[in-house]
Amino acid sequence: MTTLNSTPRTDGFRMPAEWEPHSQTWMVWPERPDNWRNGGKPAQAAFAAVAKAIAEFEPVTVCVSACQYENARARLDHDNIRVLEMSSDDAWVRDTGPTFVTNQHGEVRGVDWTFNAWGGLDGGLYFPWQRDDQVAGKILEIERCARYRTEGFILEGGSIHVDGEGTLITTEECLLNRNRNPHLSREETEQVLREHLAIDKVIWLPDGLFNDETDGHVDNFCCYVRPGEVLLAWTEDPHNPNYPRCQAALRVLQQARDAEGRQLIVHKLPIPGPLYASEEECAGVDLVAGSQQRSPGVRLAGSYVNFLIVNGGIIAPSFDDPLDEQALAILQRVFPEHRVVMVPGREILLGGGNIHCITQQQPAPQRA
Ligand code: KQY
Repeated sequence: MTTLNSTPRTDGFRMPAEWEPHSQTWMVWPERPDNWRNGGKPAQAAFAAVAKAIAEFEPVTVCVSACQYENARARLDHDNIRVLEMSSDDAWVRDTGPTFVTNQHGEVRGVDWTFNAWGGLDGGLYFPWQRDDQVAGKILEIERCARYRTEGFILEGGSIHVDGEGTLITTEECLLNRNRNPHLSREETEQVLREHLAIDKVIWLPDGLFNDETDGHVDNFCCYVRPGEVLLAWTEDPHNPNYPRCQAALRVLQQARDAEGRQLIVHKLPIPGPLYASEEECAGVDLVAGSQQRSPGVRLAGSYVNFLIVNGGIIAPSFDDPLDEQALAILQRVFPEHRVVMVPGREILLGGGNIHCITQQQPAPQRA
């Protein structure tokens, strides 16, 4: 594996927007029983449905442990899905996989951020996480992509969204959390992002969604749909704990100018629920010291914003909620050129995230 000492920006690479063409999408098979109920079986069915939905639009690679190889290979029965053996600690490739960067000469490289399971020993979700920290490097090696490693700089892919034209959106709750990079100031954090993603402007939302166990990843709350336009998870209900978060985010977005000097158009996407795990669902999760415990009293951070853009499609979660239909209609309106496909997202939500969190797009090589 080639690890470079330079940065993507100095080498002429940038992070493309998610709607730019992909060569494939990566996933990791879920199995750890202290995160996924009933030994991961319901989650495996949910991940297989997501993989098959994506595979209708572009190739998918699913990484799976040796123990689960045969089962995963059998359940991922689709011509467009490749299954590879790889060890990991869990199944959140948005956060453990590389952030791919491209240049104008058809080259694709990857940024391998340091991963600490969303907070390390200060609020992180499990220990150890060393195999997860190796996932990005392994994927880059499989793809023969050169690697930039940010040793000691913690970041998860779900904590950033870019417009591909120089602007990045994130949250203070996550990136400025003392359990990520407490040795860096906001400006120093921005500098690492500028160098590794070739962005020129960071828009800081104060918080992500209420009870998001990632410390407020932006990909569960707000995302770009095209340059100058964002989707924001939204509630009009002042009693919803997300109300002040949505209001604060809207204020920032309305006042922001992006790297091109544009004001943003903000589309609102309703928040489903309130959603809670049932007693039975929580009882199916193994109890392990140091891992995230599940309780029926805790409101789940369900969000329709947690979708993936693929070549010609949008793969979005549904929650068997009265708002599913409205969310589908909004997504189809803001993505008129894409076919919006909803896949049940509850099982993934029970594990702490959703479709965007369990996928990582690999951009197609680009030529000027
Ligand atoms: O949402 C994500 N990006 C990851 C969530 C991790 C949850 C682990 N229980």
